[in-house]
Amino acid sequence: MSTIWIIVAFILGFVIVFQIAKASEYVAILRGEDKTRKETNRINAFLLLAFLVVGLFGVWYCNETLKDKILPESASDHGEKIDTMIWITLGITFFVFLITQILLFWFAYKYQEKDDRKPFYYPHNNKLEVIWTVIPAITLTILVGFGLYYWFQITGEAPKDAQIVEVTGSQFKWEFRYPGKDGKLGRKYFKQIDEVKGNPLGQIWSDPDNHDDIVGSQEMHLIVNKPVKLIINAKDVIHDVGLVHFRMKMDAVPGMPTTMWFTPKYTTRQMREKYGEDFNYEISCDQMCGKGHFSMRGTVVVESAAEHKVWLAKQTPQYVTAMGTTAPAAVPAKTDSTANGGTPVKTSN
Ligand SMILES: [Cu+2]
Repeated sequence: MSTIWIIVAFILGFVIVFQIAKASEYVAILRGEDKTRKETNRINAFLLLAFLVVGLFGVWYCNETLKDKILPESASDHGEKIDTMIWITLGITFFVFLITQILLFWFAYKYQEKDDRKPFYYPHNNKLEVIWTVIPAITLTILVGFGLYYWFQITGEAPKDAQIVEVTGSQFKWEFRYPGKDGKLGRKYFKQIDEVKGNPLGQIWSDPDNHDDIVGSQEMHLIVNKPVKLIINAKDVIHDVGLVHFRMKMDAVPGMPTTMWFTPKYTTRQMREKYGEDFNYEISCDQMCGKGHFSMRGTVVVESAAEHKVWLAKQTPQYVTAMGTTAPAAVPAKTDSTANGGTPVKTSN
């Protein structure tokens, strides 16, 4: 029913606009086209100027109203560089925006049709063309250059002492794996994935490196001031690790581990002291990945090394959970990837 009303309203609107256009055409003929055009031009010129003033006020007003709604300061070292880049880009584009908009609307007002003025025909100027092509080209090249430089840092080799966390996205949750005392993540193979048997990530139990690996869900624990390297995977479709407070973001692609590293600067507690008790570092999925995409929101806890140690000590290795035993090393693993006729895939780290 509502569809019919929408169509009726649409047709009515069209008829009204058509009638107004027709009526003003008749008025123009009656009053003399020349005079009407000049009058319309004057009104339009004034309206354009008014639009400039109202528009610029709107830009200022939006900034004033929304400025404390943007993200807090960057909580990672790489994030600071990203922020600097954003501010430089915003600065340059805002300057260009101001100049071009003011000139555009002011000229439309200033050079409106007048009886004592003749238009000046000025079709082409090579020098001008070169200037307004070369300056933006150089500026953009510099901006893109900095972007690439930081990108290679973020995705490049992490420091040797970096904490390692494996992040796996699936519809619709995040899972995290930490190497145990050995500092090494065990190998895994996707055919070993079996939630019921306590193997959500497909760890190969015959690999001893797996026996102390900790697996957790929806909450990632990081150490403050210690570089962390994320090894990112996905189980089903493409997800995207979004860490806005650290200004980090990386696609999670099935079958192709991606990496990035950064150093968290403040603990969750420090951020809560600054931004209120309900502050939480967030890990979101930044890639539309299905119906439950919105629910992939998880938490990142940044803590001191001592706190992290205490937390880690409380965790049970996934191997122990899966085997239902308390002595992981004593139980020789029966499951092997080759039993499934597959080739084990080594996790890059
Ligand atoms: Cu997702």
